[in-house]
Amino acid sequence: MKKIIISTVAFIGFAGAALAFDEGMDADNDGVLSEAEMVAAYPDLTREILDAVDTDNDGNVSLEEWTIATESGLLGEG
Ligand SMILES: [Ca+2]
Ligand SMILES: [Ca+2]
Repeated sequence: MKKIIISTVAFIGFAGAALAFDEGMDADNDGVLSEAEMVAAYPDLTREILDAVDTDNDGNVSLEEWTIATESGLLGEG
């Protein structure tokens, strides 16, 4: 029974995940969002939020980082 519950939660989590950035966000199409692309998409973005979103601190927001931030409410819907 416990295993079924875990699988269900995992499935819902996957189904709710965005599979791509919102259209136009990744302007140079390199697969990650640079700071400039993030600011263009989120004009109210602050340094604190950007740092929180960029969890590995490589200066770019990956699709995974963006998805987590969007789902956690850190970022709005654009
Ligand atoms: Ca980009
Ligand atoms: Ca990053």
